[in-house]
Amino acid sequence: MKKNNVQTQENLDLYYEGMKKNHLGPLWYDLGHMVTKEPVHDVEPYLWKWKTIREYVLKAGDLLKPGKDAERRVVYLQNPSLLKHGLVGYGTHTLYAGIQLLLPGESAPSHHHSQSAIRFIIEGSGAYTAVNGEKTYMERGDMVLTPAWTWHEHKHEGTEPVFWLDGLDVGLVRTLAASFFEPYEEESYPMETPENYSKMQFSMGAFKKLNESKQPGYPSPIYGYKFDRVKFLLDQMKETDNDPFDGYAIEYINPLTGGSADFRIGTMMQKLKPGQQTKAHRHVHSAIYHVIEGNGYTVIDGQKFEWEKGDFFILPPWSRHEHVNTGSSDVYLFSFNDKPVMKKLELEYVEAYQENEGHQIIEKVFVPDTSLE
Ligand code: GTQ
Repeated sequence: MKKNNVQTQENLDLYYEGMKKNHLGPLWYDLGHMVTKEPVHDVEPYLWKWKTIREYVLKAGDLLKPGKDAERRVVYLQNPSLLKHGLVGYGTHTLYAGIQLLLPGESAPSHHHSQSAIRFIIEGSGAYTAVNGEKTYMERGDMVLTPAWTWHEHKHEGTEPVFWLDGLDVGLVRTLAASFFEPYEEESYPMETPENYSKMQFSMGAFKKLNESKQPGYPSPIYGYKFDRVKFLLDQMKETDNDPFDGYAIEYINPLTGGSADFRIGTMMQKLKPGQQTKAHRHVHSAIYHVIEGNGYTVIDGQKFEWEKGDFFILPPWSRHEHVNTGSSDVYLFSFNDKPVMKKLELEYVEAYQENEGHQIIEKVFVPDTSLE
């Protein structure tokens, strides 16, 4: 037997050293780091106050013009836990949120990209988003799709500033190394489709021209999802429709598939009645939440995040969470998520919190990160 084949410490050290120099690794050491027992991630929950965001977005209104100084006038939410890893523009590891402002008369030029985007209108009316040459006018509470690789532009014909949330799957597309971007050759894509065409086709009945290529699949034939319809549906829901973990909840769908409105970004509206408290659960998908109406808090992995109208917060993957309405009126929470992707990849998994009748013990109250001040 050759001496260097004997399991001595010296031989083992030499072996690992040589292996490393040849860019090889011993799985018997590292398997547990690769194939972890549960999801491992760097996403911490965070919360932003609407008052602060609005101030900075409005200031950008004085400082720069879309189409001239900026492709889009947007202030994005930067999760501090991900900036530590050099991830710029990340809310969660997969999702990005930005707040866009258009002032009366302004427009943002046509472009397309492989990221999917959803809009949620926060304040104002009279602006439209045009998708492949079809205008959808936007009012507070509406959700608008600009599916991946569709040409889109925004224009404001109203009289007051309009603010909306942009939700994109930036982190996901970055991880998959699949980002493409291209500006349209002109400021505006030809407006060849009548205004609100898809709405007319799908709002009272559902129709298509004989030769029209609207087929089940991608993208959704509808671009604009109205807040009053979501509210109507939520108001029709009975106690038996109340989900113990999500309250009264509605998902936005593509009527041609019955699946998520956007192929990759899931969208949901939740209503909580005064005093209502959900039970805690966790799931593989992550989400970014926006408070439309009401007051309350969410407990995420034992940490309490108090919120009010306009605030945004991060729900990391695989984090226990429960929501509470502490006010005297209904709470409306809009959120977007990466659930459709997790489901398509057979990665989605949900687990209810069993202890303490499904409620977490609050161990910590969220305070903003001031390490950069
Ligand atoms: O409005 O097309 O916040 O392309 C980020 C990227 C908005 C947009 C964002 C975008 C847009």
